[in-house]
Amino acid sequence: ALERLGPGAFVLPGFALPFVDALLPAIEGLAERAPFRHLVTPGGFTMSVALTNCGALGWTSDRRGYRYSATDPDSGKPWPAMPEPFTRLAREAASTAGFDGFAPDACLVNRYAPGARLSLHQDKDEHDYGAPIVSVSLGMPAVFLFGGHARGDKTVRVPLVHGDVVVWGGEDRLRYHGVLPLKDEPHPLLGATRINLTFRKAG
Ligand code: MD5
Ligand code: FE
Repeated sequence: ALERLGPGAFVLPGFALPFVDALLPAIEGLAERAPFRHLVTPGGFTMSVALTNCGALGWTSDRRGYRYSATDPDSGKPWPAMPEPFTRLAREAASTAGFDGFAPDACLVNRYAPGARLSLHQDKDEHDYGAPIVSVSLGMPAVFLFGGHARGDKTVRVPLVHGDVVVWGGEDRLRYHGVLPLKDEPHPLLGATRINLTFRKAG
């Protein structure tokens, strides 16, 4: 199944479910080598979402700004390699939504606890806006906010559950978006946690 959110944005309900058994241990392995952390934004706020990365490039933030880095600023070491099932899932999901040949070099792993949220923003730290973004939801449900090209445009609410994948490309790639504060609705596999994998071509 494929639900169209916009000209280049598609929800693939449950697309990641066959991958979950491979994804969860891989996420645990990553978190041992590059622990989840709460980053500070250039404005001085500590993010409620905790994050880590895998792949050649990882997204980070501090008081100086947002950037992609080849190394984990906490350890000085390269980010863990992107596990093979991650790459395969991202590629197959992109292709299903009409974006063939997606080769992500960055996977941001966001971890939400109850109350954590992501305020409205655009993803514009990447070099190539021609590549899509693939986003995988695991664990607790979330309500995704899908806006327009200006911050003040009206938003639609998109409920996302465990196993859902969303692909954003083309003219939807730069739309404002966010995640409402998570409710405490524990998930059988992940407990009171939501994990989001966001695959990008950043470099
Ligand atoms: C999340 N993460 O659920 C979301 C999923 C982030 C972030 O937003 O930046 O870490 S990615 C959703 C997304 C990506 C690119 C474009 C659009 C949405 N969009 O046009 O709505 O943790
Ligand atoms: Fe985003």
